[in-house]
Amino acid sequence: MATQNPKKPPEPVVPPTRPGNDDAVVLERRTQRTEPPQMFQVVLLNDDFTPMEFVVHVIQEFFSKDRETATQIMLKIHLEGKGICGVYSRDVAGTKVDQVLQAARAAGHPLQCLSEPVE
Ligand code: TYC
Repeated sequence: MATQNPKKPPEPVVPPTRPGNDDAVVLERRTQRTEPPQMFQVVLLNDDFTPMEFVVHVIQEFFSKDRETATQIMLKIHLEGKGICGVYSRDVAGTKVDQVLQAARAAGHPLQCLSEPVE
């Protein structure tokens, strides 16, 4: 009775190696530095016509301040000419400015609001 001879497995296909270590992997070590995003402060400007109560309401409503903090910020703007209501990413700051200006125009007040990059 003939026994079955197991077939010899085929030789593995190995790419030819050349001198010079071409198949070596070199990992470069780099320190990755990601700058934090630029932040923007939203500033209200003083004027002679917008009622104090309206400014306090705006600061409470759009900058999430309690009444006492909003009143302090309003008085600072009234006395010093301008004041920071909050610091946000570029997009959020732009939205806050739009919201304040829209509310002021709708109420017929000349209140001015702008955003500027934080130093
Ligand atoms: N100066 C205003 C007044 O006397 C009050 C005011 C405060 C207006 C802050 C604008 O951003 C402002 N009625």
